[in-house]
Amino acid sequence: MPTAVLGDRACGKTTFLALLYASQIRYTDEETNKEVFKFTAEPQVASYMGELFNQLKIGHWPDATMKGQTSKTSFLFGYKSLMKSFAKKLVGGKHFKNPYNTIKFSVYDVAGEDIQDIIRTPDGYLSEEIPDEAKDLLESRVLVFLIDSQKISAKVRSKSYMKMINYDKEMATLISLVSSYNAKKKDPDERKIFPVIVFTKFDMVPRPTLQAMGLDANYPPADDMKKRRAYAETILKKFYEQTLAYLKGGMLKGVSFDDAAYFFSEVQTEFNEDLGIESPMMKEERIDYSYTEYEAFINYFEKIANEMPDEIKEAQEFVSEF
Ligand SMILES: Nc1nc2c(ncn2[C@@H]2O[C@H](COP(=O)(O)OP(=O)(O)O)[C@@H](O)[C@H]2O)c(=O)[nH]1
Ligand SMILES: [Mg+2]
Repeated sequence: MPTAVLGDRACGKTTFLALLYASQIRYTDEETNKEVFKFTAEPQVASYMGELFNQLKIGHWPDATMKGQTSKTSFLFGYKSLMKSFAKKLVGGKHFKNPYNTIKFSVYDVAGEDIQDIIRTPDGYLSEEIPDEAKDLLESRVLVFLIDSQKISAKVRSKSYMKMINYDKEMATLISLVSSYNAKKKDPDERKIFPVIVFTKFDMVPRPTLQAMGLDANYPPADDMKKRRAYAETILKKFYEQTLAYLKGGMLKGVSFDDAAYFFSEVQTEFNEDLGIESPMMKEERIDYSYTEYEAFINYFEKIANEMPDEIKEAQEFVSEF
């Protein structure tokens, strides 16, 4: 099932990818997950993500200028399906090539200009045609929006406030675009979209900003999605209100956005004398980051992989585009 990871420039995409990759490795190694979860990537991507992983391992931020990043970074998650495993045993391997439900992630760098390019012709007119490059993105069933928490700001005329409200507008435009594009589909299942919102760099939100909203410095745990949703939506309502409204409004076009799932990514940092910057903090030879959030993220996709109609899943199975 196609999944798009979307984020503005410098919102922490590469770091998110590196942490997700590190978490996949750790998750795969845990006894209870060994048979249930697998991941893979094409060699170019494996090599790129491997390099990001190694940089984290020595306590460095992933290098933004690193060579070898494919224009589209894609990788696959697979979750063992009890139903498919059973069917495979029953009817043999022919119809069920592999007993895994898969999620195919593609990462898109989307700044405001890119969204404007999709909806406008080069002369600036509103365009009727969707460019082919954008179709892939619009075909995604899961949309993972990365929100840079560093930009969350209550200072109305500050630079980060302007960037934040602009990103809100761009995300809302993108959601509207996804709704319009998918509204044309006949099968209601294909009009179902799962939004996921990840707050990146959450360690950088000033505590007084949270306090002013009546929020605790610690977000509620992932197993209490209800409380967590209330917590996250308090932030969105204040700072990303257009995005939240468009997620809820998709149903007017017959496109149902599932209730968004929310995750928080944070890396503890310390001052690095050699580099003269705040670098990731190490703890027991690993960088200190919100692993349980990434674990919950991986678990959440198991639920989505099982919910999607089979045609969509099968079409995506171990197909790569490089
Ligand atoms: N404190 C903190 N800083 C972060 C975190 N994630 C990213 N950063 C900082 O943001 C910079 C840009 O992140 P990067 O992942 O390269 O952003 P990208 O341009 O969207 O790929 C990094 O070099 C770090 O300095 C985080 O979780 N906590
Ligand atoms: Mg990057």
